[in-house]
Amino acid sequence: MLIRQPADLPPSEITPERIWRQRRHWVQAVAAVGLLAGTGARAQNPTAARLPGRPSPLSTMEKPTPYKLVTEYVNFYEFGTEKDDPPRLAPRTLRLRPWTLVVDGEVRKPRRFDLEDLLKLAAMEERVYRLRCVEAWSAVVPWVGYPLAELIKAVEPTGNARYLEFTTLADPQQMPNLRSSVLKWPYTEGLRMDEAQHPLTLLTFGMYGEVLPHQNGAPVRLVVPWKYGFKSAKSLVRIRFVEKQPVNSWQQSAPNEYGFFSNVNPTVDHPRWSQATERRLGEDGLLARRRPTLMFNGYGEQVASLYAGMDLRKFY
Ligand SMILES: Nc1nc2c(c(=O)[nH]1)N[C@H]1C(S)=C(S)[C@@H](COP(=O)(O)O)O[C@H]1N2
Ligand SMILES: [Mo]
Repeated sequence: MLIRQPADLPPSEITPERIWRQRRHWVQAVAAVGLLAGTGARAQNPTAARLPGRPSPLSTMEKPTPYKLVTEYVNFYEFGTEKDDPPRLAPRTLRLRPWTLVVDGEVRKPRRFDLEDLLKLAAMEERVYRLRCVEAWSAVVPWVGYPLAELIKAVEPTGNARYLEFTTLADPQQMPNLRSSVLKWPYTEGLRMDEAQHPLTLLTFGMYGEVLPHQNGAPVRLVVPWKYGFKSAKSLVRIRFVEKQPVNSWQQSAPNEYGFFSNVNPTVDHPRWSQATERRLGEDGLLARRRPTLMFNGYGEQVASLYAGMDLRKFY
């Protein structure tokens, strides 16, 4: 049964039993993969379960954006199109247990994963990836997860698998904005196989040393840091391996504005705005300048070879 909580109930008022159960669940999973050693960061949200890990060498040295900004200025259209709709609404209605991620299509070992299976799938300890993310605004977020490549290996794609199609939860009982037609639901996204297998493409379960807040795509989402934010699909329920290039939700809603690749590219403008600069969350004071946006969001050294020979103005 879905227990609704009043809008203005502070986290400290949520029934201790519920917190206890939630925490126990995750701690068991986390302990099972040996991640509890070496924690140290202070809790951002006292009710959230810890999900620590060692830093990946792919992490940037840039200062993380304050937790509060990253969790309160959010896009998750299933809960509304205002930045503060998801943080207000998702924690009240989005149910995280039980959760199933179906992985199927062109694979030899299709599988239904529950969250604990997913957490245990990759044995690596380096799970913290401090990465830049960019949209019209930008942020630096210490994500907790592991490369999607680990899951891809586990299901053994066939020779016909050329793309992955990601589908996210669409349940009108949990997501108030599904009654609007701002996008076609469920929200879908796509990656080419080599993009999906890149070590910077993450299956993500947490941030700032804790499980993902509901509004940031709990319990499991993608992070693809060299692409615009919308490629990083939240609250994943299905990954299908396919032969043909999938059409994602944004392409479907505005084909002249959004392409398949959506690589961060300051030289290609969105038809309605320039993409040459970005505003870093937390730097919006009177004197703060917009930053120049970097090709591939600064990850060119790692990812540019994926697009060798492609005209990125045509394949935007
Ligand atoms: N399911 C789903 N995933 C989604 C979205 C969405 O509306 N629904 N919005 C996307 C967009 S437009 C952005 S910018 C990022 C924002 O993620 P963040 O707020 O956690 O940084 O999530 C992406 N993933
Ligand atoms: Mo976005």
